[in-house]
Amino acid sequence: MAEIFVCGHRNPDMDSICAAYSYAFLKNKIDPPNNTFYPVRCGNLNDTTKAQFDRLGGVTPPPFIKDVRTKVLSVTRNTEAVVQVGDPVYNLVSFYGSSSKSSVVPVMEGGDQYRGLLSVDEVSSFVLKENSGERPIYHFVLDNFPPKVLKGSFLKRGGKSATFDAPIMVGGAMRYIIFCKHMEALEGRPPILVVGDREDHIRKAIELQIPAIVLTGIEDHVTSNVDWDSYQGSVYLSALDTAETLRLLRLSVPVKELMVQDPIKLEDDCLFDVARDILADSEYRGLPVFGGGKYKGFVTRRCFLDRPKTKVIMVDHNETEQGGVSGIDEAEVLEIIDHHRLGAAKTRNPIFIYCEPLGSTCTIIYKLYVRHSIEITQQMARVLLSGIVSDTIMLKSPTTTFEDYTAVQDLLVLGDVPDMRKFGETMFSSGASLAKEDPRKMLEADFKVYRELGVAFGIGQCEVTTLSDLDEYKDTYLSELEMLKMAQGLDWAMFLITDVVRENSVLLMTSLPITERKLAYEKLGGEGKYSLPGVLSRKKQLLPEILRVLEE
Ligand SMILES: [Mn+2]
Repeated sequence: MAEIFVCGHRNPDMDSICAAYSYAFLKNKIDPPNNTFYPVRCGNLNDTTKAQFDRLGGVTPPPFIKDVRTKVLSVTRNTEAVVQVGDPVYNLVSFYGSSSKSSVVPVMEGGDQYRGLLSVDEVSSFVLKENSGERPIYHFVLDNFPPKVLKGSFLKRGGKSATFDAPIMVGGAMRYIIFCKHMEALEGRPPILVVGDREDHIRKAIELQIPAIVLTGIEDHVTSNVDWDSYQGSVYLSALDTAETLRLLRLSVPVKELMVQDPIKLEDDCLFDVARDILADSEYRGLPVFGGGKYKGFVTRRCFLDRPKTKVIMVDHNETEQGGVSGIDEAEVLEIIDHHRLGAAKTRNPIFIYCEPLGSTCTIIYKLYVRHSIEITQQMARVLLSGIVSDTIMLKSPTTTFEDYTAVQDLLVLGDVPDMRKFGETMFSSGASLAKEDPRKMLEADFKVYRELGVAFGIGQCEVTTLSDLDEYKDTYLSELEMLKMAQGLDWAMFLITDVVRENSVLLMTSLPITERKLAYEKLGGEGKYSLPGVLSRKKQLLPEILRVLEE
């Protein structure tokens, strides 16, 4: 099952957000059920869009994503096979002995609390440790003996602790007198005794009150006649011979004993490449992955053989370099639905592209709903309407086409909206007030950078419902525009303030004398301010004029 993001451009405007929302919904209806489409945005919602979604009620604007680069989560494994901290090492050895596809197994406590990862390496070092140097001390848990690890049953469970640390002593193979010497030598660390049904040896063990005795080769009952009541330890009857009993006894040790302190954890949003390097530089076969403090699974080296690509559908933009969500060049673009000039990057595979020079991407999406005969609910009609009314500035922008016009007529009916103008003015009026907001934030909210004819320039745009308060803020915005120009390394920066009610604009700009003089616009008193009557569209009206003066 594939997860596919539907994403508009950076500094998302109403059309971009509404297009992502409505197209993801449409794709979930028409695509085979094994794909899921998620509308997302790669920038902050502007005030108008936020207010409009609140007003529509019951529609959640697409959530924010930082980038679409591959994260470790997309290769994280989560296996059914886990062991619990108290489980015997026997379980772990069986796990690796079976046709396990994983070189690590997660260790849990109390069912699902992550405690660590164990790999064959830890089992090896356990075996190595017990075969080197001194007589090893094991941590025994009596409850781990039966029935899975060591076949048999308890003759008695002593009052002493059910868990203890002890070396292993084997009796019966040496002369009794030597046995006693060996037993007494271990006084400081009483052993667990593994012995056949031998009365003398058992009696000695009782005398020394060692923690446990394991009797081997017991078929039905014990014949030794000793005073079991005086013994406070536990007695286990093993049906197996001494060699097998010894082997399995060692495997009854809980896996907790093998665990190394595991200080490295990966966060689930860690980049694929970064996670791969951390693992490669570590001494571990696998590392756990956590998200929000919760265990999500683990990764091993094998997880990093292939890098899965994030799948993205681009709406309301098609250029990956400018305007795309961060990391789009690493992603796989599956479709492009747009109404801007074509500047799409090369793709590896053939993809679905639907671009038309209409006033709004939402108009194209409306046509796709019709083409696929998917019902447009009242709410969806209002979402699409918001995108079209916003991008075409209530159908007044010169970018408006006949198709935008007819789409709006249909959507007004479907959305049960009686008056397009009222719908639009309400929408635009909730835009931020330029006088009250942080100028930098407003300039950057919808700022597009162009590099044409050797000049790097940026044009921001903001829709307002009145220009009457222009004098209050124009000087602040002009000086902030100068700073933005420097910060972004541009030659020229402009800000188009569009009065959507009176259908005209004011352009603020930083100085670029050679070109500035050739502009067809009238100066509006003072430097850097121009009046642009009838101008509503950055794309279709302002940009061509800017390109014209640059060309001259
Ligand atoms: Mn658009």
